[in-house]
Amino acid sequence: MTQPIVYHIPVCPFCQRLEILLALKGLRDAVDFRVIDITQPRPEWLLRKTRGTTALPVLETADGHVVKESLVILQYLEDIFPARPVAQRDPYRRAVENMLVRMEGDFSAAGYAWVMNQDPARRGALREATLKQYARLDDFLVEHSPAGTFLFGDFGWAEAVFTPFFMRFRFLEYYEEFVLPGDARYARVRRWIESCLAHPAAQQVTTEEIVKVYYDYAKGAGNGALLPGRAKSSFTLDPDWRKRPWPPRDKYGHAATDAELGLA
Ligand SMILES: N[C@@H](CCC(=O)N[C@@H](CS)C(=O)NCC(=O)O)C(=O)O
Repeated sequence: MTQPIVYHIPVCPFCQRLEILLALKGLRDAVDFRVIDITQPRPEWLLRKTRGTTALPVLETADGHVVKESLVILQYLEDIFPARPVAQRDPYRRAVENMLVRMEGDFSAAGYAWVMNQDPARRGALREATLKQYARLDDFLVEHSPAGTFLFGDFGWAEAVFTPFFMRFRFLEYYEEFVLPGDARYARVRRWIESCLAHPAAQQVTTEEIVKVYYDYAKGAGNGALLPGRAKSSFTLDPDWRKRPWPPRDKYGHAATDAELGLA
């Protein structure tokens, strides 16, 4: 084996982080990405490598060791491919970057809780909780990078961590009609998000793919789980998302069938 292998799910935000980091380094082909179908039980050979855990991405080093957790894998790739560093070198700047990275968990949890919600009465509260997370990010950026676009001069480590989630949150636009309000409270974070989403190193997935693949999340079923009455998850690799119609936007109404989703 001559290069590291990453076992991944192409639409997974944690996996996309790795692709973004490698794209920033100009090294996308230095890692062998192998696709795993999340709608099927994990193959035995993979479970042997992971000692039973199922979450992806998983990296296998060139000499056969296994590394788990996207942020740990990100640091490993940064360390083995040091020529074009993405992480900040200055200790204080790295600390600032890491403080921002630590805010990602609450941010994504709020958006995922909202997209998976099935009770229309909770929509307002979930919207408020999500907006609170945007406001926290705005406040952080105003403190540490008031005039800039990215946290520091260029798209970097924190951007590689967050951008996959900014992209996934297009499911909130589609299924929950969420638009970040135009007021000054969110101006700094909006500038950040728009620049992150437009960056050439972060174009591995599209809104169309996210909206189609995450339909089952919008109906309350995550991680390739099967909804009642359905034979296929919207996370399936076959048929390919490009061949399917756009799903119905009204997630609180009718539950689309496999046929309506182009999965039959
Ligand atoms: N903390 C993990 C989270 C990874 C994760 O949740 N991956 C999802 C796909 S987006 C997954 O593999 N879910 C299926 C499972 O956990 O079995 C990381 O950062 O790598």
